[in-house]
This record gives sequence, C-alpha cells and structure tokens, in this order.
Amino acid sequence: VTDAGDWEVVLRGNDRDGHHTIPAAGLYPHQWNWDSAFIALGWAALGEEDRAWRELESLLAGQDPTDGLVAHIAFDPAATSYEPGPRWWSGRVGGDGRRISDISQPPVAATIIRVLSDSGADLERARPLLPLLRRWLGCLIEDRSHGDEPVVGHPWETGRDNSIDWDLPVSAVTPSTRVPGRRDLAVIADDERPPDRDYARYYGILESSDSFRILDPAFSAMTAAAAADLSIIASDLDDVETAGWAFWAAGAAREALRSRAGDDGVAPVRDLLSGADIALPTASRALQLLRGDLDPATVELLAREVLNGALASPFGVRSAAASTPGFEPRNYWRGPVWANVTWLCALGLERHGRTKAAAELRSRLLRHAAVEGCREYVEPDTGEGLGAAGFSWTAALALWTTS
Ligand code: 9WN
Repeated sequence: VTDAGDWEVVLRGNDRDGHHTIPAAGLYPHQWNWDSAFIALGWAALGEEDRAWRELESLLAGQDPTDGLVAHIAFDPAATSYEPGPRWWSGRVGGDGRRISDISQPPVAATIIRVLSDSGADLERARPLLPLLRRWLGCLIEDRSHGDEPVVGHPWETGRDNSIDWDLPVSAVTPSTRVPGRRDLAVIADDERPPDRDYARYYGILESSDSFRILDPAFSAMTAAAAADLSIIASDLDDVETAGWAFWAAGAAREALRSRAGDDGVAPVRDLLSGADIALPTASRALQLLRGDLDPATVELLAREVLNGALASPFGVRSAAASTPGFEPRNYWRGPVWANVTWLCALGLERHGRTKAAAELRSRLLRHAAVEGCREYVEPDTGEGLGAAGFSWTAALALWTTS
C-alpha cells in the first residue's frame, strides 16, 4: 500500500530544483502543462504554498510571448531522453528562454488557482499571472477557435493521447516514416502504451499540421471552467477588465458546447475535417461535469454514469466504458482509470452541489493512489497498477484529497 509518506517521496523525488516537477522519472523528464497544475496542489497540501505557486509560475513563464500559447511541454535542455524532443517542433521559445512545443494542453491552471484560493492560499501571488492566463485562454478561445471552442490540433493536446475518441480522425492521418525509436517502451510494457501504428500518425501530424482538427468537448469544458475561474479570481483581485473578458469567454465556450449537445445535454467529439460527430461513452462525457451551465437532468445522468454506470470503477472514473468498441482495460487512455479525470469529475460534481457524490469519487481516487507504486493509471476492474511508477499527479491529488 502506498500512503502519504510515499506520495511525498514521489513529489520530492520528481522536483527539479524547486522550479518545476517532472511527471515521472525515466519517462517524462520535462515540465508538462496540466501535470504542473495538478502537482501544485500536492505542494500546497504539504504545507509548501510558496513551492505550489512556483510550480504555476514556472509553467506560465514558459508561455510564448508572441501568441500566448502555453505549450504542453517546456523542455529541460539537460534532458535528452524524451521523444519527440524540441527538434520536432517549429522552434518556439518560451518567455523564460526554454524551448517549447507548438501545442497546448487542457488549461486547468486557472481552475487550480481558484481551488487554492478557496482553501485559503494567498491570492495576491496570482496577480502577476492574470495577464498570462488571459492571453493563454484568449489564444485558445479567440485565436485558435471554431465557433468559440478551442480547435484541438493533436491528440497530445487533449492530454488523453490515444483515447478511442480519436480513432477515426487519427486513422485519416498519413503516417510518418521517420518515427524515432520508442524510448517509452524501454520503461513501460508495450501493451500499456499506444502501438507504433498510432505513433507513426502522431508524428505524421507534426509533419502535416492541419491533418488533425477536432473539437473535444472535454477540452472545451475545461477551458470554459478555466475562464469562469479566471473571472472569479480576477474579480477577487479587483482586475475588472480581466474579470469581464473571462466572464464573456466562459459564456461563449459554454454556449458553443450547449448549441451542439445531444438530447441528453452532452456534446460529442467533432472531427472538423470529416464533419463527423463521434459520441462514445468515454471520459469526454464525464469531464463535461465541469460545465457550470449543465441542466440538472444532465448532471444527474453524468453523476450516475461516473458513480455506478458505464464509466464507474472502484478506482475512479474510467477513460472509456467497457462497451466502447476498441476498449482495452490496460492500455493508456483506452480504458484505464486516471486520477486527474477522477479528481476533475469530483470537482465538477461538488460545484453542482453533489457533495456526497464528489466525496465518493475522492475515496475511489485514494484507492487508486494506494495501489503499490503510485501509478500513472490503473486497470479499471482489478486496480492493477499500470504505466509509470512514482507518478506525480497521482501523488499530488492524493495528498490534496487527504489534507
Ligand atoms: C505526451 C505527462 C503526460 C500527460 C498526458 C499523458 C502523457 C505524453 C506522452 O504524459 O502524454 O504529452 O509522452 O505520452 O497522456 O496526459 O500530461 O504526464
């Protein structure tokens, strides 16, 4: 069993000079975007509020000053073991001089700051971050958008890399013939990671950047929530201008989701290249619990799905229901349970007033985090630990949940 002492050891072991925390040693040696946001909660739970803010500050210091993008990876020049490394991207450099990728990740940082502030952290520390958050969300909701939802240009951008949701659009991509050796497979078993066939297409998108363009309702819901949370923290800091813009942005993204939702109130994935709507029982549904404007009937439906329906697991929320064609209970985002999805769904439920349901999901998250090795993801029925060991956000979210 893994407990608070081990979770703390994981975070301290993955700390890089008090600047940022890597997701997992051996597999992910750089700073990742949404990882750092979740990880900040772990530092705060350890009583290290200053370190929590530094995690968020270093994330935003890597922002591209030209267009506001906060990339999915800010590269550590000392780490060379990860592919695709900086040479695969266009040469972007963050404001702090680090090389960064050309794609983003779900912008949960603003939501994390609101959660920190709600639990008593000194919000004054967020003041210099407000313009950076505003530019990042502006880049997603205004500059890279389709009907007020962010256009997602790579499966890595969703954070749910090989989700079954993207099988159709990924299958239309021309595979690259220049895929470097799979370093991830030196550390993780093949059947827990995407196959070479998928990687050839992930690199294919890097070579032909408009070959994957989708709307991910989970990414959109997290963006809408981030904008709503930015509006609240900006207003708490008397930054009326930022608060006003963010309020508008949250409303626009929510309205866009609402306008293309099905009869059950839940929006599908849309492949913008083929025009197909893809409605599968995956985490793309569950994460829409973060939409503040859901009708009570939709909240009830999704609450049932994640607590005792198709997406429920004793260890949290499944990345895909067992009934999804292509479900693989041990493979990455094609079925296993991930702690960040469970935690975000709990937050959504709590914000809809479903306190008991949120508490139940959090107790399942702790069951995941107690699995030997503090693993990246777990098998949804057995709780078998999978992927990286010593995974930072699993540790951080467990520390936060028990603090
Ligand atoms: C690509 C770091 C990241 C997470 C993602 C997860 C995985 C990377 C990879 O690891 O993606 O970004 O190499 O597989 O899918 O959510 O942020 O933990």
